[in-house]
Amino acid sequence: MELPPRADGDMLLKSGELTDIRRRLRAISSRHDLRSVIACSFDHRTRMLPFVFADKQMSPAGVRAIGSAMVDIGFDKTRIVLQQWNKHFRPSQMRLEGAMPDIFMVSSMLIHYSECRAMIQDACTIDPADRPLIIAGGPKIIYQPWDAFSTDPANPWGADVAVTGEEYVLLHLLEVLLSIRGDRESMRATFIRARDGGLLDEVPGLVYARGETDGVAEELIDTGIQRLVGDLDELPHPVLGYRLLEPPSRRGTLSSLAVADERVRRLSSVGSVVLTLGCRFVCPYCPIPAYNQRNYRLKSGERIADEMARLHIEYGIKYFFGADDNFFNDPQRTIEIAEQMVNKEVSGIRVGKKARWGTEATVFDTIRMKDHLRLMRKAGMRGLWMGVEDMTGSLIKKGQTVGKTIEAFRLLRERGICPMSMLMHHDSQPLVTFGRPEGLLNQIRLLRKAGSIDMQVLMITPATGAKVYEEAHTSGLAIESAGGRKVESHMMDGNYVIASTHRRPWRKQFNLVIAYMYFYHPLRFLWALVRPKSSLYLADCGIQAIGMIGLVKTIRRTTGWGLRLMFSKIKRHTRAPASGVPMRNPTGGPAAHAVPGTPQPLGAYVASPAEAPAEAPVEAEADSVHSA
Ligand code: B12
Ligand code: SF4
Repeated sequence: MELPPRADGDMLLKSGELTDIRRRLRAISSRHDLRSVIACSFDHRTRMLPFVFADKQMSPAGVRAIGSAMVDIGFDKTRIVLQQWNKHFRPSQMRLEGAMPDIFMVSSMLIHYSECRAMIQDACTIDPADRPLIIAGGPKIIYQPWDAFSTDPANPWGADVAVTGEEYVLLHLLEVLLSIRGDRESMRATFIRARDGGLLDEVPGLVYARGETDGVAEELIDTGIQRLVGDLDELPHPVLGYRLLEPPSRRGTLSSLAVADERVRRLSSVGSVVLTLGCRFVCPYCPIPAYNQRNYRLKSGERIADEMARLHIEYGIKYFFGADDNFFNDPQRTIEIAEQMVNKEVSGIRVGKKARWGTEATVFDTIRMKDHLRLMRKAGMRGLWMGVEDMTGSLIKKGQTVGKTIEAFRLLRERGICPMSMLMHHDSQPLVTFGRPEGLLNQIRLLRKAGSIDMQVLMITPATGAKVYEEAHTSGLAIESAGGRKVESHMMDGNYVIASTHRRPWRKQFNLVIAYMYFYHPLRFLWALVRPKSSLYLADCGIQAIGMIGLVKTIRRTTGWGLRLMFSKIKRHTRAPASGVPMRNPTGGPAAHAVPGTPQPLGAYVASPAEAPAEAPVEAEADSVHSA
């Protein structure tokens, strides 16, 4: 099920609302000496292709954005802990400036949820007198906030509140709490008073527990879908968040100091920055358009130039990745952004000359932008990851064909921008076809010949928040376990075949490995070195080397699953995951984030058929994805 939209005219915050709340909080923050820790959960079992470099060398933007917001409003006693660098971090052992933090926040993607849960559980072991306010957020929580709360009386734990939105929701929550906080009152005690007094119910984007039986919540209150910030220039500057990173270590505790500015670049050589958010396409397996409530949100080119320049000046970062869903979504706006980036000078730095960046876009939109790719290069663009999915369009049609894909790759190469491919393997795609381009290897060959330097091949997998998510579970497509091994959240990254009705699903699993072996291998590496096809040969060699390392990890991690699919009994889901605890909105109506199958509280309001949201028709066979 997609996230439902807010009413027309009420989806976006009013212009200036985020700027105002930041100013209001700054005015009161000096009265509260708050310490906070923001942990980014990371399951190390996900370390394999195609993200084996990016996952550690690009510190995630989400936790940095939350950290920047805290510093921006005056709470600079904040630390960001990346589990990718601090595998053994334990919230119960954290101390900041000698004291237990007032707030512990945890961010999670779906695939890192096991670690997120373990951290919340560990934080719940802290003595209640010292226990920080526990806030969960991030892409996992946005779609499945109920998973921040235990349903097992034998093992009760839970966040105090789940945030199903972005910076503004957190700031709104903090504003409510700080407005009633007593002298030296703990943030958790303030939270409980605010919650029980109904003060949180006017903050859209929260889910919190009410009532308790045997340590488990009786119901979850969902305050609704967040309002989104429309003008991304209103966001706090990302330069603030980089100052808060916990240095890598094997300890469970925190260091006395964050990573020094001059070390940031070595640890996080690629800086991810939000440029735009949203996409106008409606691929049924993708949650992105509904998350953005069909809005396309942008930063100005001037602001982007300022962010990149300041990140370069303060931390030496030179390479950036745009956290875009589809950067070429609106050609006119994209051109404006690029022109401003070319012209803007920040402290004597012209970003187009200094910064090197890449991002994601569709093949169709790349062709539409063909006359402006030179401008993109001038603005610093050096790589473009394209959601090719299946060149023949047999999985999804978003304007790509074999001819158009090859043309897009050629155009990019000619302009000095590395074309990168993102493919999706699916049940009806053979490994090889003769004389036709449908086969997976045929497409990889074509893309490589067209100059693709990087290659992602993921199996289509149900994505939470996508239109077809529920159907993928009720139709028997989604696998629950094979040979007794349950599909866990870390396996939902597209590297494992966990949704397939193919007669031999193990073939799909091994096809992924064969595809990578075909693309990343020593001969290609040597060939790229001795017979370079273009000036991009160094990037090509580097990516081949990383790819081969990643391939070894991929084989090691996924072969066992492939064998289970081959030899063991496969059990399938019959219903999609839902909350085990009843959910409702503050007035007793249906909860915005509840999915079909969620229990209703006793005496709950039931929508009449006329009020129930119309179910949109399902368009495609099923399932997952990244973006673009
Ligand atoms: C860049 C990107 C990547 C990069 C970089 C990741 C990194 N290390 O930075 C790469 C290419 C490596 C990548 C890989 C993958 N990605 Co990716 N990626 C993105 C993308 C396009 C941008 C992420 C980003 O930086 N966003 C900007 C930040 C600011 O937003 P944010 O992280 O959501 O954080 C905001 C809120 O969530 C919230 N928030 C976050 N944490 C917290 C915590 C608290 C306490 C609070 C209050 C709020 C809060 O506030 C933040 C500020 O607004 C997003 C889509 C998108 N536009 O967000 C997908 C996305 C994150 N990726 C996704 C997926 C599925 C993957 C992969 C599994 C690949 C795949 N199968 O598609 C892999 C996993 C890799 C791994 N091992 O972790 C999904 C996650 C879905 C989910 N429910 O978890 C997303 C959301 C795309 C989608 N389908 O909707 N990805
Ligand atoms: S998969 Fe890509 S093109 Fe399709 S809706 Fe999502 S972001 Fe847009």
